[in-house]
Amino acid sequence: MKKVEIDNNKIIKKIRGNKVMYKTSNRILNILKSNLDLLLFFIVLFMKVVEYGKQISPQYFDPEVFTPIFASILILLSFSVLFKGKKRFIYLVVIDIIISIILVSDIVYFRYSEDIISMGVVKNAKLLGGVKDAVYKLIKVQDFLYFVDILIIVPLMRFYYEKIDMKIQSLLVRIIVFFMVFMTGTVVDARTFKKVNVEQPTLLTAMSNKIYLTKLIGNLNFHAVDAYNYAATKIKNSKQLPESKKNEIKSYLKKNTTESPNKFTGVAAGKNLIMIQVEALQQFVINKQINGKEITPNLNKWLNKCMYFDNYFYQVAGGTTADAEFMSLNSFYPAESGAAYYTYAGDTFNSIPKELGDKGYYTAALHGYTEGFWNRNVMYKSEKFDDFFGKSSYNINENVGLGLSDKSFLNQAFDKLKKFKQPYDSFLITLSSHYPYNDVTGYENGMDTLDVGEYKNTLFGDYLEGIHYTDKQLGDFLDKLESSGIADNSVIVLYGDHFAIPKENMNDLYKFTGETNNDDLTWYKYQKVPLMIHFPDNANSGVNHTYAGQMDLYPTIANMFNIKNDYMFGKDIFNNNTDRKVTFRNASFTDGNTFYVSWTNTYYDIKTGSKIKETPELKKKKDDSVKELEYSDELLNHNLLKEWVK
Ligand code: GP9
Ligand code: MN
Repeated sequence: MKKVEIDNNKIIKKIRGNKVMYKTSNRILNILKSNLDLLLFFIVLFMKVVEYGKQISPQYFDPEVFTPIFASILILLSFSVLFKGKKRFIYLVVIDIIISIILVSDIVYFRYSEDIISMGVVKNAKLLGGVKDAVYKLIKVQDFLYFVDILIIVPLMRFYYEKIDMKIQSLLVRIIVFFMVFMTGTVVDARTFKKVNVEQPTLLTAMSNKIYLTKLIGNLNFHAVDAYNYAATKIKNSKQLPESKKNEIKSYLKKNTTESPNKFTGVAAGKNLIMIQVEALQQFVINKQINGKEITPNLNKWLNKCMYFDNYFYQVAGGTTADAEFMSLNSFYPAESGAAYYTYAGDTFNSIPKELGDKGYYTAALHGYTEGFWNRNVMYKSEKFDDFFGKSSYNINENVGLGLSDKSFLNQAFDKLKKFKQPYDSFLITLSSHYPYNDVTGYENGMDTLDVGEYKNTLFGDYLEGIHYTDKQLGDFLDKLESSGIADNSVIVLYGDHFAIPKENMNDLYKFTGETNNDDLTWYKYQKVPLMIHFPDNANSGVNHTYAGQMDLYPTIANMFNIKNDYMFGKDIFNNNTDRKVTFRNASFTDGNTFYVSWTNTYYDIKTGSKIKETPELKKKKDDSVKELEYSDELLNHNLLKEWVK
């Protein structure tokens, strides 16, 4: 019989190995046993937050969001290990209840506004009168399922704490464990935020699309970011502004808004105001053709009945469309970072609807997209619109681009407009011609197409087709205002909100226009949007070459409607004062003769296109631009109108 060599060492090793295995698995088992409560709460909370995500975007729910949800719950639960026994349980139950309340509140608010509750909404809750009444009708029985787990977990946990002898770790161990769990969650979360910040730089600060952001980072992370933004703004604003500074700003504005009357002073008093902000209407398409066909034939026709401003610049920053609204309605600069419509929604404003409302006007904002986008539902209250007809006010019978088609929106808006109590101030924002402009559904409904030739299926070509569609809808709308007689008793103001062609598609734009230069001055020349003002009987029609920007619209309207507002940074376009200039958020500016590009600290002579040296006059204009931006930021950060406006 073959002698079996017994290798004692091997056996000892094996036993030792098993012992270690046994010890380790025993230790893991003990850790699990004494942290079963954590595990249970983690699973329950994870399921709740995922369920919330599924409810707000059933068709767009992306499992990628599991990671940030996992991380956010890990961070929250990491604090529980600092507590012992009963205190830990109380912490876990309280967290569970708070999160459930937040989730149910967000679900109910989402049913009302297709948005998520932010600090701005909470802060302005008093403004959102309608929400309170709607809330009760919007709560559903299944919402209470978010709390059912508490009723099961509490008795279960009592039994657990009685039966399991929790190994109470020393404070040091608990602190180390807390730190490890907290850091794990933080690192994982930070990676998600970094990815979002790279893909959509302003989303975390401008909070333009809060629901979309929530889909990316999860509900708990959204509220953490929102709370951080809110606190950062509060801290920045907490330092009292010295009275001397306040008076400096006030007297600057007083001087800036003291303008002598002109031919247009009071010409529109008592008339309706119809402001139309057109999504991504960039000036280069006006009066242009492609393959023998006009891109915007309707606007080109209407230009001849309007005063058309062909040197009118958009001045938006991180808030894009919302910035265009903010400047046009308030003549304050956009926020230094993020979006004024989010950061300053709780401020006091002396906006156009507020001033016309004080004159007895009925004021309404109309837009076919979700009410909460760009925080409009909150901000329009602060701007004192009587009503905001958002997405829920329309029959969503046709979508082109982001949502309700311009055709359907403008038809339904017209039906509302003609019933408004006169005089009224109406503010319409279109939607279909929105980046990336590639939805040509509108053309399937029998609209004449545009042959964009070599640009077909490029962003540039899609834009031409998209704006061609919107031009048709605007033309029909303006024609109806005319044929119905509304135009006889109204001033119609139409302008683009911001650029359409981003810098990365500059080559197609320059190829189309035959542009040979490509310096900063040339690029800036294309950053214009059309501004058209239609007066009754087509009065004052013609082209106005004054260099102006969106900051100047309110002062221009104020002069025409006899609005006395001492707090505007822009200037009436009809007031041909010499010290007019267009200042951009990055402190670049133009005075119509010179263009200053801040990021290269370069001055250009607009006529010759050549770079020029800084003169004392130009240096003063540069310093004035920086000062104006600083004054606007201080006014908004410290909500100065709250003190100044009675
Ligand atoms: C959404 C629309 C688009 O309501 O105004 O805004 P934008 O993305 O252009 O800022
Ligand atoms: Mn826009």
